[in-house]
Formats: sequence, structure tokens, C-alpha cells
Amino acid sequence: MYGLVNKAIEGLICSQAGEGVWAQVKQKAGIEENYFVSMNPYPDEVSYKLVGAASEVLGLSAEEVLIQFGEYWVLYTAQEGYGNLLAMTGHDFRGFLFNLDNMHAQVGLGFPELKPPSFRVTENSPEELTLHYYSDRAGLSPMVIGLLHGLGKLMNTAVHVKQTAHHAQGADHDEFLVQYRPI
Ligand code: 1MF
Repeated sequence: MYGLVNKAIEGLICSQAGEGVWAQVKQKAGIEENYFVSMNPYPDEVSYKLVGAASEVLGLSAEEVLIQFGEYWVLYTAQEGYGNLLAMTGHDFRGFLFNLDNMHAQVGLGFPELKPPSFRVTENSPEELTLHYYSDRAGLSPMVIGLLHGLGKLMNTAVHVKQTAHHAQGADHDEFLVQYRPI
């Protein structure tokens, strides 16, 4: 994944637990780099190892770290140069979700090593939809739950999410039931 992802993991851990804990996490993950470059692609393994090490050092499950990371990612990218990208993607929670594949296509134009997931939306009622998530990467569905909560914060929308199908348990893909309401 692009270094931006690893930088955001660093930002999450430093903001929550401090630089000393980040140094411990990096050491436990066996990461030699002193810093990550946003626009350089890194093996996915680097990000997975950081999440695993953060889970051990912080005493949280990896799922909990991924949920927190997803929420942090949206707020981090909104502040670290991607505010326009997010604004172009949508001005409300629902519209944003419909445009996620377009957003990734946009980023992928400049950065061919992007391996974006794909999202589909089916609407159940004015305040409820099902989000379908397709990814080549395993184990990241908790991150999607966090991403949706972060997006809710960004869009002043109360969000309730429940995963209703699990690719890891044999389903065709991951599905989330999402209830949302403007605040
Ligand atoms: O393959 C990748 O490196 C990659 C990195 C980040 C693919 C996707 C993403 C974004 N996505 C992370 C979850 C991926 C889970 C999976 O692979 O199954 C989150 C998508 C998302 C969902 C809801 C709301 C907002 C979201 O993301 C906003 C976003 C998405 C991509 C970027 C920024 C904000 C981005 C921008 C530049 C990138 C990489 C990602 O690369 C750079 C960075 C600096 C300079 C040049 C290129």
C-alpha cells in the first residue's frame, strides 16, 4: 500500500499513545525505515505487521486497531492534502458511498500501484443501505466499519454499522448494513 497508509498508522499511534509507543510498535514489527514516503508503494505486509504490533503493544485486538485506523484515515486524509478529493467525492454520507469507486479511479490515474477495493451500494430505505465491499486484501473489513464512522463524523451524520456477510466465512463478499441520519 502507498506510504500514506503507513504514515496514517504512525499518526494514529503517535496521537493516541505518543512517539515512544510508536518506536516500540515499529521495533516489534521489525520495520527498519525511519520514515515512510507517502507516494512510494510498500508491500502490504508492512502495514499488516504494524497493525499486528500495535495490537500487541496497545493491548487491543487487531480488529479494534483496524476500526480505529479506519476512522482516523478519513479525518487524517481530510487534513493532509486530500480534502479536495474527499469534497469532490461527495458532500453527504450517502452520495460519498456511491462515488467511492470513482474516487479510487481518480487516485489510480496518477498512482498506478494503487490496488483499490470496490464498493457497491444497494438502498433499503431513505436512511438504510447495504454496502458491498470487494477487496483483494484479506482481513480489512473492520477497517471499513471505522471508515464509515469517520465519514459520518466528516459529514455530520450519525452512523450505525453492522457487518451482515463475511467473505472470511465463505460469503461471496463482505456486506454491511448501514443506518444513517443527518445530525
Ligand atoms: O492500494 C493502496 O495503496 C490503497 C491505499 C488506500 C488503496 C486504498 C486506499 C484507501 N482505502 C483504504 C482501505 C483499503 C482497504 C482495502 O484495500 O480493501 C480507504 C477508502 C475510503 C473509504 C471511505 C472513505 C474514504 C476512503 O479513502 C479516502 C482516500 C483514499 C485514497 C487516498 C486518500 C484518501 C490516497 C491518496 C493518495 C495515495 C494513496 C491513497 O497515494 C499517494 C500519496 C501521496 C502522493 C502520491 C500518491
